[in-house]
Amino acid sequence: MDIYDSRLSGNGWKVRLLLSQLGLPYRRHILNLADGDARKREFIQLNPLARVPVLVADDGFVLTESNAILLYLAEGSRLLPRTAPDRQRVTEWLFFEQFDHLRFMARPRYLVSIAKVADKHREELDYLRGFGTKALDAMERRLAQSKFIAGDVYTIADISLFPYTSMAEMGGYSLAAYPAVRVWLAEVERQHRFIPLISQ
Ligand SMILES: N[C@@H](CCC(=O)N[C@@H](CS)C(=O)NCC(=O)O)C(=O)O
Repeated sequence: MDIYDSRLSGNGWKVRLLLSQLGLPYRRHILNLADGDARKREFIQLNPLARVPVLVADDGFVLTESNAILLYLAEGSRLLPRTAPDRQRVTEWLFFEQFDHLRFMARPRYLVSIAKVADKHREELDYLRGFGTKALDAMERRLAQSKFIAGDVYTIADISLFPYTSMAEMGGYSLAAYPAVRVWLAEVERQHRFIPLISQ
């Protein structure tokens, strides 16, 4: 299969982390988002929203949205429970990641540490961090009760939430007040075939 992502994409990292842990081979295509690669016509045909990651399966099936890709790839594996209520608990946190977490972690990281334009975006950063702090609070409460985000076993919900939580401090968050989140981050890094963001 083919995976389109960018060098620093946390969303792409989710997909590559899962592929590594499932031991599945793939071809990686690294887009340079700053150069506008995602807006080129060939790529827009794969994803009209001009965003990575995109998966193209061997039979030509195209899938966008990191969590949809995680669900597709993990089907039938130990990383996605087959039955209720465990499966629903995983999907609950995947939706949380998209609505309550991703943007509030990813955008501050971009503004502060990648584009380095924090000074010009003070108001936006305050706004984003208000929501991001609520997301971290919710994760802390959950992880104080269970080893992994969806329960006692490691699943794609952990893979989905790991990248941008682990990079939260790049966006100006402090994880000092989140001990259970820090223990969980270390636990995810100990999982078999874990890969860092930049792994090749
Ligand atoms: N909801 C999408 C978000 C994907 C997304 O925001 N991707 C970013 C990179 S992490 C992107 O491609 N941005 C396009 C750009 O910056 O031009 C997902 O989970 O896959």
